[in-house]
Amino acid sequence: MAGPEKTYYITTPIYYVNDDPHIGHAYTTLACDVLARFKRLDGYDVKFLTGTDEHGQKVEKSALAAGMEPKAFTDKVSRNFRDLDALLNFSNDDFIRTTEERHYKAVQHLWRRLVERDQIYPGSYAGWYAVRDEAFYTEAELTKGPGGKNIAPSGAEVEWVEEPSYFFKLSEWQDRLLQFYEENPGFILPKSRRNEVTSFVKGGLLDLSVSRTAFKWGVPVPGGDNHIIYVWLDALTNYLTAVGYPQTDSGEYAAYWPADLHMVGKDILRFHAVYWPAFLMAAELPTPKRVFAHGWWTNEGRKISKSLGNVIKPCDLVEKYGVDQVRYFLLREVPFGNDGDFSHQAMVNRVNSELANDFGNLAQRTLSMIHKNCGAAVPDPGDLTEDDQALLAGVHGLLGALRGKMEVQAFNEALEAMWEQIRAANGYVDRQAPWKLKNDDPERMKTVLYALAETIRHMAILLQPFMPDSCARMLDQLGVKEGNRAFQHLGAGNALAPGTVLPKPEGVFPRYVEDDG
Ligand code: ME8
Repeated sequence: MAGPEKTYYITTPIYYVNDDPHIGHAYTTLACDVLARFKRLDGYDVKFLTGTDEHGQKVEKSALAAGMEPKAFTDKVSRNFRDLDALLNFSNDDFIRTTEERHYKAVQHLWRRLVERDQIYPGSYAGWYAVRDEAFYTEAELTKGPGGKNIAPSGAEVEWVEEPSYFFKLSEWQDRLLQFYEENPGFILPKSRRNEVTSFVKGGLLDLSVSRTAFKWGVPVPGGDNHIIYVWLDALTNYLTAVGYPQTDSGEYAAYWPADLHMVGKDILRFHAVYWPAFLMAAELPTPKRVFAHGWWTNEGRKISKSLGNVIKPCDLVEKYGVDQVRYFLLREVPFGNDGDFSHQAMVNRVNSELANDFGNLAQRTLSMIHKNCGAAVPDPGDLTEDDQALLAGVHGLLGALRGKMEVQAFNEALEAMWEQIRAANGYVDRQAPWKLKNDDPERMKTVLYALAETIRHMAILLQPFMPDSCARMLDQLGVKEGNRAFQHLGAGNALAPGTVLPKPEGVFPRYVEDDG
């Protein structure tokens, strides 16, 4: 039987295991999780990939510092990233580690393919290298830091490296890349980042050193001579490994490649938007459809760093505010693509005013009135007034608007569009005052409560990608069966059935109360 036609393949960066996961890693994976969930609910066959980048000098150094063998060290830290997925309710379909057998096979195959196409040649490298970024820099890119140290644009210290190395003929791909960006204006988002990449490429591309000999922790270059493959060529290939490459004629590669979206932070855009498509073009493999480079989080206005001691641990946030509250905040607070600042006050404001007051109260008021005044069952509506119809028309039109926003990763705009409807529903409650209708016109009260319950059903279905647990609880309280929660069940055709008995309502979005103890 043929599978669903619409597929969606989305990836996070694979994270270095030199450090424990923090809010930045959680952010990128969260954005992917929300898109993956959205697409699944919208009928797509989704593959959502995340994982860990375990080779290279940086990881080797961290292992050494921890007094461990690299493999034992990476086993340990990689587990922390898996735990992060569970903590934040991420729905990834796969978790790749670059130390896996399947990955070695893929990377070495891609290497051979590049050699066969005359894209790799031996030479020797003499130049600057930043271990922190695992990246090479030209003299012109460097500035002087404290103590006369040479500093890369990322702020990382560089060191002088001289060693035998294989090179990839990146310089040959400059024109093809520029043409590719021109023909695919949606390849790099946001737009401002596209300009940045284009001017970098226009500035001229040098051939890229793609093997190292100074240390051993990596995938060996096929054919030996003690080289290991450059960690970025190794790491980027994970996106192919996970869909079964080198097998290309069937299976997951055939279904999912090229990837629909590589989500990355702005720090690693160059690797994804320049080197990666060049490697793929050179290997005659299709290029991904989009790279989205999001912005950077700071903490109460300051750069997040271990040395400043202000690392925000996802587990602390979840414990304090709740998992869905954290998920909501991170994507609501900042236009996706811009830098963002985390502050306790901003978090509390969002949780209390938007989740507890706007949405939580709407649901709680409606469901409590139904429970008390309609025999705890979905009421039977009478004829709809213009006001009722306007409310329902608003929510019926939402999916179309949301699809457009999610297609360009505008999460905050998607949430804003939903909150407009929630606020409209709260305005409707105030106007209709169902608590007064209870005595004056009980039939009209039922119609109003029905229109509100239908509105909440729509909102809870549409908000599932952002806040899966809370929305599931809300849908339970509305008596919506699990099989009826996909986007195809929105709309009047699947409206709540009058007479359905509902459980006793319970608040889903508590207010955050400062603990002064
Ligand atoms: O670069 N704000 O891994 P990495 C927002 N292994 N996002 C942040 C962040 C912050 N303060 N800090 C980190 C690597 N991130 C390579 C990737 S992919 C083939 C190889 C997120 O562990 C953001 O997504 O340094 C950034 O791009 C990524 O973590 C870097 O993770």
